[in-house]
Amino acid sequence: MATKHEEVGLTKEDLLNIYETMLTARRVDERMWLLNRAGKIPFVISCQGQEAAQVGAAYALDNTKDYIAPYYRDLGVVLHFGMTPKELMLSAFAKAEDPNSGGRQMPGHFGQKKNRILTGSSPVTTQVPHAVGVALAGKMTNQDFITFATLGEGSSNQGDFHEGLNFAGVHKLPVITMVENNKYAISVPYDRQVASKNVSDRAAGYGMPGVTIDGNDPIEVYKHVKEAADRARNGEGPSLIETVSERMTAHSSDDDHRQYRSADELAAQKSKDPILTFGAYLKEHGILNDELEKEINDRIMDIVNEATDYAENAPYAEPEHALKYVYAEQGGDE
Ligand SMILES: Cc1ncc(C[n+]2csc(CCOP(=O)(O)OP(=O)(O)O)c2C)c(N)n1
Ligand SMILES: [Mg+2]
Repeated sequence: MATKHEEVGLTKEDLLNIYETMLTARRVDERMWLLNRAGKIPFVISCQGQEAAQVGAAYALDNTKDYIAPYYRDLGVVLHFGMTPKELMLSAFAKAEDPNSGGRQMPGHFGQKKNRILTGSSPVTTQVPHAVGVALAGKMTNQDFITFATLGEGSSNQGDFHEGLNFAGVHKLPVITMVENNKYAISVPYDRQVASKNVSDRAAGYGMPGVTIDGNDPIEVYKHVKEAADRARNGEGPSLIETVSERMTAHSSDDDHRQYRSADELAAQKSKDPILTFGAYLKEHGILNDELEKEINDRIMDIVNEATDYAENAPYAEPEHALKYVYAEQGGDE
């Protein structure tokens, strides 16, 4: 009998690539918390608990031509699209070489032209109409790409979500919107945010398919995003995908979730940690063993250490650069 990953066309090599990107996201994120608590970086907003959804989805896209409009937790998505741990650390330290904004924006505001990562704004969900607009541009100019936007479930109550999905549905645009439902919007639990059972129920109102899936399983997420991507590439229009997973940290480094989540709830979610459950799946199928796990982890830790040292020692932007990219430069080349 075919295994789950074979059924969706993923090889052992694919699974190890997915695992390595998930683990890289986790290790970068953990390092950022240490740096924050040591007073070295001002702010962290975490991917922890959502790596399977992020990397499973990104792996189903074409990272050589598709456009992505990620949200602040998407370390796993941007890593698969080519942003490096060093670049993520440069952003965390707000250094001049930060590719996202040269240290101007907070971490998590991803944007990198060469990897087709659309720059993000602080108001949540603005990325949805941006991704829809880029999909429209691609369709009008007959270009061969699709777009992918992510957001949190709380953010699906923002007007931009509804306007973006409605427009995408009406014009049958090649865009996938993925809601990473982690059951909280800061301190507000799901049942105080959304009246319908699932966020994906909203897809029907915009004339597109909607599914709610297990966000702790990267193979399941890959399968659904791949199907949505195939439909989008075939001119069959947009899709809404809701992944359900856990937020394994506080909302951000400025929050303490013990104020609004019980100790039991926090302890219970540990068993759903996708790094552990996917690692166990790989071991069960003879794809990973303790030795290889250590080798991958050691390799990642070397990269994280090097990225940290590089970013910590990198220069800040010159004060004069504050207005760069705000006004056109004289004889401007931008
Ligand atoms: C328009 C807008 N309103 C409020 C905020 C403040 N804010 C930032 S993140 C956040 C919670 C979003 O929750 P959710 O969409 O579930 O994403 P999560 O952080 O849980 O991944 C809020 C209210 C904002 N950035 N933009
Ligand atoms: Mg949320």
